[in-house]
Amino acid sequence: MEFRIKKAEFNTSVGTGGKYPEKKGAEIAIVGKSNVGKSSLINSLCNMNKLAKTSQKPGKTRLINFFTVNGGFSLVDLPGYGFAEASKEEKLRWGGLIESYLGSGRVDHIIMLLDIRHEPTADDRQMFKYILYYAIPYTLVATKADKLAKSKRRQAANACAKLLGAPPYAIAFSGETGDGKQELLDRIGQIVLPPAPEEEETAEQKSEE
Ligand SMILES: Nc1nc2c(ncn2[C@@H]2O[C@H](COP(=O)(O)OP(=O)(O)O)[C@@H](O)[C@H]2O)c(=O)[nH]1
Ligand SMILES: [Mg+2]
Repeated sequence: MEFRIKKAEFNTSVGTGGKYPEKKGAEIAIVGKSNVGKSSLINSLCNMNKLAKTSQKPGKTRLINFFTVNGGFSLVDLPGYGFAEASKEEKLRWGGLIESYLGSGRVDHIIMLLDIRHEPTADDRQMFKYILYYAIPYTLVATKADKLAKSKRRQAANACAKLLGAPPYAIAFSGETGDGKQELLDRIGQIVLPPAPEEEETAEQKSEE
């Protein structure tokens, strides 16, 4: 069955030194450089235009925003990194905020976004190093797939992953066309849904024999 998001609501925002909300279900963090399409991706997955604030001006999200989805798990919109116009102090503050969250032990999965048209930046590589260092399971997504011809999307997405130093696969995604949306939803379903009851029964029956 295809996984669907039926309900999504804003939970809370957390800044430097703030307290994270009580952890309920699985927590999936969305990371990526400023303007790559993190908030748009959340809105697209949730079928809501204005759940997460999007902006043409990079560097707008300065807080960690928690969204509760299907009443059970969380999608977490992180501040973007690599925002050139930010002051040094701001960069340090946001970096600290992101790192302490990723190192908190709360994060069950990271969805890392890369722009399908560009090579990963030094900041992207640094982020990927953190993901490997903290050993958090991850999924790579190449955003703005609609900016490339259909025939080029899959290969360009995979090239992004390869250039990052990851196994060469990324989901080609577009909030505009819906490319990759169901694939990413199904991936999220695998993360948040308990295993099917039939499988558990079979395992039990086997152990009884
Ligand atoms: N063409 C296209 N533009 C997108 C897509 N996703 C985001 N954008 C645009 O990119 C800009 C930044 O998006 P936003 O979601 O705010 O990025 P964030 O800073 O990573 O949260 C906005 O102008 C969006 O409309 C996409 O899939 N296709
Ligand atoms: Mg955003």
